[in-house]
Amino acid sequence: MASQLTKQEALEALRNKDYERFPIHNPDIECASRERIRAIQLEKLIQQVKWTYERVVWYREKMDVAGVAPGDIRTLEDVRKLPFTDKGALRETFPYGLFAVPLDEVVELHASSGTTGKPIVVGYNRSDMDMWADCIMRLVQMAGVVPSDRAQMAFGYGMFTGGFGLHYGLQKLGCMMIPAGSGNTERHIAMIEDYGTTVLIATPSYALHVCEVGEKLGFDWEKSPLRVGLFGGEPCPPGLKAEIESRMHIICTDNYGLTEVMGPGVSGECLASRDMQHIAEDHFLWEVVDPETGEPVPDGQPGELVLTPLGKQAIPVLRYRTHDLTRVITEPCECGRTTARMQKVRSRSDDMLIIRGTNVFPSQVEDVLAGIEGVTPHYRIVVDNATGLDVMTVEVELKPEAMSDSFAEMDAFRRAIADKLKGVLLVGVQVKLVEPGGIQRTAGKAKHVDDRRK
Ligand code: DLL
Repeated sequence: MASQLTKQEALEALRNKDYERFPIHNPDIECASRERIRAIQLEKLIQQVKWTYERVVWYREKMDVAGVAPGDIRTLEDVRKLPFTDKGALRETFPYGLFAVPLDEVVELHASSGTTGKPIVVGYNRSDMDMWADCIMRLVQMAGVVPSDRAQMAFGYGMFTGGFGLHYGLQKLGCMMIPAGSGNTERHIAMIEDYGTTVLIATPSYALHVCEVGEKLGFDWEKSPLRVGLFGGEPCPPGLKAEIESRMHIICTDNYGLTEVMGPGVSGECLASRDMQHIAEDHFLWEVVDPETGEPVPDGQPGELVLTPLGKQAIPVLRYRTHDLTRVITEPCECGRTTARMQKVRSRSDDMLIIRGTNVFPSQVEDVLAGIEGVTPHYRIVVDNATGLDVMTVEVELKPEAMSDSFAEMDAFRRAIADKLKGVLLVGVQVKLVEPGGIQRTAGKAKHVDDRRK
């Protein structure tokens, strides 16, 4: 039985690709035929559109203007007849304008702050909370989490969906929840030791920080009970995950979601396809569109993910433009699941920087830095145009072993990094070397870009 797997056995099973030792939460759905999944989606989509149209004035007006009625939705492709929803819709209707149930029925509120204006507020009724927990139970089991695990939360327990969302699902599975919350890294490490924590839930950048602080304190990660890292909330480049896995001797998976459609739980990484995440397709209808035109891209091609939650009652958004760039494939996975898989999100259509006319994605910088010995995954991009010309500076944090007393050596290293970046970004950038620990760590999502031009 999987629940009896020790840390060593679980790592061994993973090395041997012995995925059967890790149970699938809901095989009836997660391993269903594509036809069955599509049939479930269609039935739920028809209901969802009707539910939304009848209960939310904002949607009724938008659909009337677009000339589409609930009865026009007869196939999954008909979803394209519906207008898109974006963040603006949730801001415009703040706080309760998109709610489809009486507020008395709402049992929880969450919000995402965003950079400008009012927050985005979302609500859940009891049925939504059950759906949410179901999604979380699936994704944590994709990482090999079992009811006997002890799960320590390093996400914040505030309006952010990450903390409570994962908490409820893990607890429903039967795990012992250790609600440590965000911050206080040394306390986290002490709690892992004292309480025998086996699962850590964190952003990947914070997990790396926990790892580093533990190493500094002389904590032996290999001997620690910790077995699984559940990451999410921000992009997790493959190099970063591999580094954490080897330094902390744990298995890590990366989970995706967003406040507007629910929070964490939209998709989760399984142990077999480590670069992709299975979408909870009976709960979310996905589309991938060209971010410029909004038109569907050919199957399997990259574009912007658009999501329609199916069966979500309190806030039933239709065709939400996530701005997250990915591609989706529907081939069955080695883990036994048949649900579609999305490539892990590395960038968003709105995080592209234009530097002197050249498009630059932070993920490109990440990839270059990941290929350079002696630098940590912590970095920062600062963009300025004080002189009228865009200047992009990449602050690169060095590992202790890359530090040298020789100015010439350090300067040569700096120039070599700048050359590598220029080769990929096709625009010249400044590089500033930062001493180990010099890039600020955060307990939440890492902020990699400081664009001072705005
Ligand atoms: O970050 C929900 C979440 C919490 C997911 C914890 C997983 C774990 P928001 O704060 O609304 O919600 O931010 C959503 O964060 O559109 C993506 O751009 C990004 N994002 C979230 N998870 C991932 C991930 C939560 N695993 C926005 N990989 C999304 C890449 C992610 N980007």
